[in-house]
Amino acid sequence: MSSPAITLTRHIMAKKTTAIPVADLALIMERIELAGKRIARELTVASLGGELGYTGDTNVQGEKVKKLDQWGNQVFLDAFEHGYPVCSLISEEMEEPHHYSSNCRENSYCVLYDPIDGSSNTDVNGSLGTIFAVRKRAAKHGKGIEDLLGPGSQQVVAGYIAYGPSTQLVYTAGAGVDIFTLDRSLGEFLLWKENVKTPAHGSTYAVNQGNAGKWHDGARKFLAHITSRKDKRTSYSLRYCGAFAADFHRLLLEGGIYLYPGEVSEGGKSKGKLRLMYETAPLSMLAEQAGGRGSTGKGRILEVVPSAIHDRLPVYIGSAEEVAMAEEFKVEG
Ligand code: AFP
Repeated sequence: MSSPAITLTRHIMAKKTTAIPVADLALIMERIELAGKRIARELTVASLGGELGYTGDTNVQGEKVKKLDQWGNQVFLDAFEHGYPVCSLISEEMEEPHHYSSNCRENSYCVLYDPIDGSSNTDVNGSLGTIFAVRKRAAKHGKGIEDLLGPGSQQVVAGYIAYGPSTQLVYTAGAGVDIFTLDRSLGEFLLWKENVKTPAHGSTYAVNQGNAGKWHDGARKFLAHITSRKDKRTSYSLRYCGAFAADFHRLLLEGGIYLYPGEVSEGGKSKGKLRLMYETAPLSMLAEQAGGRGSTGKGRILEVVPSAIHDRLPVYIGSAEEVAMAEEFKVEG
């Protein structure tokens, strides 16, 4: 088996039109890459080192914290301690942003991340991911984070690492989507595919169907339609593994749709589960760069302005045709 042996850094350095200077991009991605390698290594032996199960704490989301969530968060904190030009971190696992004042310069950035996405899979050797995004900080930002509460269209980098039979890093810096596979013997992410395009439609859907009773009618009708088996376009197969990055990875490559509809409360208001700033906005940037779409069911996710760093919302993401079809069904009313 042969591989072109183009490392992530070398590939970045050859890029011509990125959303931030290539030198900044290379510095930031080198840190993310390091965090990904540490996590990938730990996941392979976590069961032997007593790293599975819960810490006993509850996070800001009200969810029980897994030991690997906490450890993965620390991996990012360590990676960016000497991570100029990144001066702030926002994580699913931290109530407040973390600042490195010594890294603050004229041009600095914030990395937003979910260190271990799909943590319900940790104890069963299931698929996991790390999701990340990068936003540019305002020139004269202070300790506050008001400058970061803009729509996802302000992201300059977005990506994820999928930990499966192999570890793959997928990212965009506004110039297409590239995928790298970790060669463990070399300790390097090597280019696998560049400028990946998602098919306009696919044949699978990903959803936690057990929640259907809590959805808006439109979401249930949409699902009934794509599984009604009248023809090829209504005969979708279900593929769901419970880790957003891993479920998205299939759609990015093969097309189809991932949906996590909102739960409708008594007042008729719909509340999503997935987080905007470090889950759905990053993957929506990737989807759009690959020719697909990310929607709340009513409109483009990348236009949603967060009110706080841990905001949640409904999500419909994947191939352009399926996402448009979901919107036509008025899945969120
Ligand atoms: P975390 O593991 O980071 O908390 O995220 C899990 C997640 O938000 C997303 O990865 C999954 O797609 C989704 O939750 C799975 O949720 P269900 O268990 O409700 O299907």
